[in-house]
Amino acid sequence: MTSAVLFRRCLLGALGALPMLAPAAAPVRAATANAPVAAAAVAASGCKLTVNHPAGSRTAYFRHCADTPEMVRFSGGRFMMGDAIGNGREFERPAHAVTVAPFAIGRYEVTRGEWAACVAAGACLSPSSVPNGAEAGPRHPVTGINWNQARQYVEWLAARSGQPYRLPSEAEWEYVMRAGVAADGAQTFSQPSQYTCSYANALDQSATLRHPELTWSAGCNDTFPDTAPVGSFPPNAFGVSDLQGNVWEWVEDCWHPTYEGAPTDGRAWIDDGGCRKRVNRGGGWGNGAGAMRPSNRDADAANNVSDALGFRVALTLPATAVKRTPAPTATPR
Ligand SMILES: [Ca+2]
Repeated sequence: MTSAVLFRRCLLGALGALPMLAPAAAPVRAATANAPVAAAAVAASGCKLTVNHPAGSRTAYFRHCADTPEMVRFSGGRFMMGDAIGNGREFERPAHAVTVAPFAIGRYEVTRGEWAACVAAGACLSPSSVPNGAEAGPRHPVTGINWNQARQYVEWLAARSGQPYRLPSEAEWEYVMRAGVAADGAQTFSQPSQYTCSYANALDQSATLRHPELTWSAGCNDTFPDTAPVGSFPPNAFGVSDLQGNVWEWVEDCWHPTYEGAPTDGRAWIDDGGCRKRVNRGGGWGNGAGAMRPSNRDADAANNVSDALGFRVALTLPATAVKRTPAPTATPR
């Protein structure tokens, strides 16, 4: 375990004591069935666009190649980003309205199996840090990859598919995480402990048995002492899984200590001259429920690795290719 990993677990696990709110009304649906996304470009790469619409699901997923991540598309929308109710920390404020353009995001965190395809192609290196590697299989989220390596993966993905894959912006990530819910802690987690174990892979009782140095466990058992295979917990209202818990997720943005001056158009907030740190979001298997609030955020140097830090991919969609759907408008209360 690196000191950075221990710090991450300690710093963010302590957030579990933050006050939480009662669940709000169910968010509205924004994810829709797939539409053809530059199908000619996909065919030219040797891949084939496929759609997966699970029985009983309101969300359809698509992928461009057999070994690339499943995606969920969004028509874009306006929401309130950040801590609007005062239960977060200074760097989660001020809350501000953001309008995101059409985009797609990974249904799951990038898995070890998906990463292996990039390694086999010679475009990525093997992960350097894997929690309990004996248990980690191809459906577990990849960890032990730094921000620069995550960028290498999406660049390979773009070349392989012929599509504009990239990392999500922090605003896009939070838009999907909130799924139309304005208030922190209102989604289905950060509630009594058993609720946490039903909806996210957090630091639970099974984890503290394996990692007794981590003492901020939720008072329940989610049965996953380290990472869990992606999709082991219910998706959110947008059909996207594991945004809270399992692993922290790199996004494109530079770290900023507040949202003063943040973009309002959903793009990543990048500094001239480069970033000292890159943002990551969502909490991981070593954190309590409070770390998984939708507005919570953290950052690491771009060359840092952790066994609790991975990512998911995003895809730019042309506005003309997206069927407009009702988009949630989140407002602070
Ligand atoms: Ca767990």
